[in-house]
Amino acid sequence: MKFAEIENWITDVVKLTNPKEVVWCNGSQEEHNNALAAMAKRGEILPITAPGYKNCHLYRSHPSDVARTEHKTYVCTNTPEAAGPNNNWLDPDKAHAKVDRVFRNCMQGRTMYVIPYCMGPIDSPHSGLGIELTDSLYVVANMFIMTRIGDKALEKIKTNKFDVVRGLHSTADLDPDKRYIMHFPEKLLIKSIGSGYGGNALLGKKCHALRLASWQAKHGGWLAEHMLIAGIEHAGKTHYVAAAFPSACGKTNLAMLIPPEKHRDYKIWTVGDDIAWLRLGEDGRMWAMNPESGYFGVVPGTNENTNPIANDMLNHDAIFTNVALTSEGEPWWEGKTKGKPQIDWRGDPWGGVGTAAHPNARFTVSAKHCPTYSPAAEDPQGVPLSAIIFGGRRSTLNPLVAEAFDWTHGIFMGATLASETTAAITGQVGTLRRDPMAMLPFCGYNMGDYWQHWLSFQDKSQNLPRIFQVNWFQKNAQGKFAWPGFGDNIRVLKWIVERCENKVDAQHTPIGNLPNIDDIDFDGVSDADRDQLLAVVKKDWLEELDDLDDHFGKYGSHTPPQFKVLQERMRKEFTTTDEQAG
Ligand code: OXD
Ligand code: MN
Repeated sequence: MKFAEIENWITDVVKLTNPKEVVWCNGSQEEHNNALAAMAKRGEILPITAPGYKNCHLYRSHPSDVARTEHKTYVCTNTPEAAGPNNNWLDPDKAHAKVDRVFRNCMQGRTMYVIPYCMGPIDSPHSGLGIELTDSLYVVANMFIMTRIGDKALEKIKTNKFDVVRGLHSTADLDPDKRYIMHFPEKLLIKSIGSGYGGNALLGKKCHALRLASWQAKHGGWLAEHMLIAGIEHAGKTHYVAAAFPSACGKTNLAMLIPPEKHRDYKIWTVGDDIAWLRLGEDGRMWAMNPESGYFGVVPGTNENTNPIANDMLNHDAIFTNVALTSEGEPWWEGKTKGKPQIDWRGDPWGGVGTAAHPNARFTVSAKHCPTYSPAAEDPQGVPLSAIIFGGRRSTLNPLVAEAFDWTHGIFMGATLASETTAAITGQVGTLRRDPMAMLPFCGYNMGDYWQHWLSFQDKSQNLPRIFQVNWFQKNAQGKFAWPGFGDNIRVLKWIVERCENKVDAQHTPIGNLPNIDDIDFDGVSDADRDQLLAVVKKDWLEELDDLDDHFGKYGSHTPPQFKVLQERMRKEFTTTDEQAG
């Protein structure tokens, strides 16, 4: 895109929104410090003054604006079919008219910041460029941490050689009824108004790096995925994996895993915790790049046991959103092992009802502060993947780990992913929803076409990563988690690596290859829990296969026919196995 077109767009936005001034962000540390200081002065952010914290701040968002608002998020493609049933669709002209009414004069008396940014290392040929216009300093401060903003990105944009995603954002008056998160993939344009919450407002993240990037990826032959990227080092060799889990299922914890004492011969390197852009390399391997430069992590539940790495990063240069405070002014959240809340996330005295921190409270910290941050994360080519992992939060059905028979079956596993919902989105918590590849809220086009796109890689390479499905969240008869999770997930990663190195066998079952009991360390897990973790319960799976008819049926002729073939094969195998057993 030509820079002149971007300048024209900015002029039009200024006419529409009427800010008192326009400020271009250069991306310097000084600018970031000034942004925080200006917000602190206006009372919009609270410096954490408790001993032991350096340059940390607390931001309280409006109580009605604490999560992504999927029902107000739209993909405005030229036809509804292109957006698919997985997206809310609006005709682009009607969408512009609707949202521009709210944008009119919304920045009166405010400053409009122009944030040029780069998703991915500046010198990577695979990075994505964008410009966000916003009236929120909180957005400026978070974008500084989460992406590479400022002069270097602008220089690249000014070469006129690259596509540029344009994003317009305003908090306006935070009215939930006038809140819209709109995407115009054909124009690489985002318009977001009425929310200051991360996923709705930091446009580089979900709106650009997933919804629009997935569209760009479909047309450019690559993939933009809701995945962490981690290196697993053992015996002098590092295998990289990319893993998709629905929001708030522990991607950040897994990306920063510290193995327990017994498994310290393994080390995890953090490449990314939320988004991965995947491309086939010339060697036929799939290479993964983290387009972000920071973490916008869910903070409740974080402590020295669940995620010691994140826990240690939270005492300097962190922005907290919607956490509680102790009487000493220390940030506090459910799951924190020290201190007691005195002020809740709204800023009111803590009354003991509900949670003191918001369940979707967040921390924003730079990736560079992460002690396990992999130097390879800055590699312009990304890292080569040995495995792709799909994981859902299911209290029953899915075994601890299963390996796909082949690429097509792996895509099927990803496409059937389901999870009990969490607090990262507005709506009911705890109901089961299908979340294919953990991309349901983030795929910027028809999910059926997206599956086809995934499948298309099969013909392009003989050297694709292996695919696995995991489930850390099975509950036993006592309602307790059957698997210890967190750092102990290394035991499963170890099996995955050993499979990639062809060091261990697996048992064939109708739903995938499962570990032999002796090949996974079940130390500390009861025999009953272990058996449950590796069980494939025929009755439950037959129900699941029926349920998948509805799920795949929603996407009509866009659903790859290969999925039906797999369903039938599994049904048949379950029946034959039974006959053999009988
Ligand atoms: C996130 C999310 O914020 O997935 O990463 O909701
Ligand atoms: Mn996410």
